[in-house]
Amino acid sequence: MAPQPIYLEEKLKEIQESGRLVYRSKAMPTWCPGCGYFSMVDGLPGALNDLGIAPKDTVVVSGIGCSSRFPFFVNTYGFHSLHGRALPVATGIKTANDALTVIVVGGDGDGFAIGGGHVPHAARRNIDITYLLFDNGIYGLTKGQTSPTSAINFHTTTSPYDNLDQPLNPLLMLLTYGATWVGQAYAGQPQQLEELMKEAIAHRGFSYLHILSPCVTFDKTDRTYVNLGELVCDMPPGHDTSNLSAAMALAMDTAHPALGVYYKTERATLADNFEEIVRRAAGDAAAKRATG
Ligand SMILES: Cc1ncc(C[n+]2csc(CCOP(=O)(O)OP(=O)(O)O)c2C)c(N)n1
Ligand code: SF4
Ligand SMILES: [Mg+2]
Repeated sequence: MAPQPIYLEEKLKEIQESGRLVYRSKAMPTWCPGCGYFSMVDGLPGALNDLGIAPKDTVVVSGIGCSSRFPFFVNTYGFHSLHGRALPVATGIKTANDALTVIVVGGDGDGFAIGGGHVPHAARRNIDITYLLFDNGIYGLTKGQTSPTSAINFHTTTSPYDNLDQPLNPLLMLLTYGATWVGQAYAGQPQQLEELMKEAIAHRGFSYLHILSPCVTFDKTDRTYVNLGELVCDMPPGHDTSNLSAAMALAMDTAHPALGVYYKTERATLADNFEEIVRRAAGDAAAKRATG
């Protein structure tokens, strides 16, 4: 039987009836009240439950950061690894056992500062894992420093004269790196977030979901619920998710962050390519034997 955490009575009933409790651990999230990350505590269990993926077949991998605490709060296998190293760990897990559903969760600092070198390779090799990147544009865990996705003029302890560095554009980067599924969600719209998580996990290949999320404690001016709520918008009607150029054009419009699926395509995964290498090596060995 799944562990039974303590929740408010009605909330517990609602979670139990939805089947999501099976995926929840006894540990209660330690995030600040109101943090955007609470959206994943309901969202991911909901997505896994709807997809019928059992906790025993799921591994949630993270690095270090407030967002990276997530494996503690789910009743799946988990790996709270090193800062910036979630993707290599996840690659190893998936390569060792392709039957597992491997989900990486992390923040903008973890993924695009110290861990930035791993992202292109996970994407281009099309490793069949899902990357849920919670972007609050700040280092939350270490008490609010500028990150690679912080806005220009953002004021933090490490940018006391305001940030003048151009922020990265993760959606554009992932499209360029060759991710085969790219989408964007907002923590303030949890139902859509859950639907997009579901689609990202169901995708065969490297799926990247960029999730805009407020750090309510250390960002009172930029990525707040009020500001994000005004900015985010729907996908333009008729957006063709097979059109990479259209997806890139959308990703470049950072003033109007569209929520939904930007791009999806099918391509051989890393595991497919390993099989192909084994086939080629076997053929090579057979040819050598035949020629003595
Ligand atoms: C090798 C190493 N360098 C630096 C740190 C300090 N550190 C911990 S979390 C973090 C950044 C967290 O920011 P982010 O990944 O955006 O996650 P958030 O807390 O915002 O969810 C840093 C710099 C560390 N733990 N290990
Ligand atoms: S410090 Fe920011 S990101 Fe971390 S839990 Fe608190 S609100 Fe969330
Ligand atoms: Mg962050």
